[in-house]
Amino acid sequence: MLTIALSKGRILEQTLPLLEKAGLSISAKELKSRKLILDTNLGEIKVIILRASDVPVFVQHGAADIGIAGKDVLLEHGAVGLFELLDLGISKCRLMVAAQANQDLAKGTLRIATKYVNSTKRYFQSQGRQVEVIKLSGAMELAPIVGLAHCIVDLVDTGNTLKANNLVPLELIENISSRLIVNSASFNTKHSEISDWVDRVKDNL
Ligand code: PRT
Ligand code: MG
Repeated sequence: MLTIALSKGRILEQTLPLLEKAGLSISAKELKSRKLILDTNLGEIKVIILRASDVPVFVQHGAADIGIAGKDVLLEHGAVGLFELLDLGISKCRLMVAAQANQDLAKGTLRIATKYVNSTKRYFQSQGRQVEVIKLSGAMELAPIVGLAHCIVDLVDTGNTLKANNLVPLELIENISSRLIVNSASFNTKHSEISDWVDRVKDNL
């Protein structure tokens, strides 16, 4: 028996076709139901659909053997107790520092609004820059406009969200895509089952 944890939302839309190509499908009826544990066409595989940031937590603790999550979420989580086996190349974006065009980020202690507190601290610490991080769960773009922060750290894809709020991308912290992860203990105890599966996904990317 294998349990796979998927991130709901935009990653899910791009993950389902990859799983289909690897021979795993979930019926529309099952996806539409309110069940938290979904059956698949393969009796030995169950799927759970979680909030993106909960995927590494379930996999870390072995509540799911395999997971699919954004690199942004994995960097923030720290990836303890899990291995990253595949870059799926989906849901690509960039984790960036952004601010208003006239903002000088060079002097003093920077106040940064983000949902990526750990990644932000790590990045600025590695550069020896003093920062104060304010944790938000959404609408980061608002922070510089209302004077809550000098800049933000957030995901950027087309750049339209930044542009709409008169912000400009300034520094690239990390290129992001979704990754297939496994619980490190499961990878030992269910090695052949898991690697058969991962190979099937990999061969169909
Ligand atoms: O809402 P909730 O907290 O439950 O979940 P979520 O918002 O984290 O889920 P969802 O469905 O938005 O998926 C998030 C995951 O998708 C992230 O963890 C990334 O790995 C991946 N991803 C890829 C993105 C983007 N691209 C992206 N552009 N997640 C979010 N965005 C947002 C970004 O935060 C900003 O608000 O889109 C906006 C920027 O997009 P552009 O195109 O305007 O630049
Ligand atoms: Mg979202």
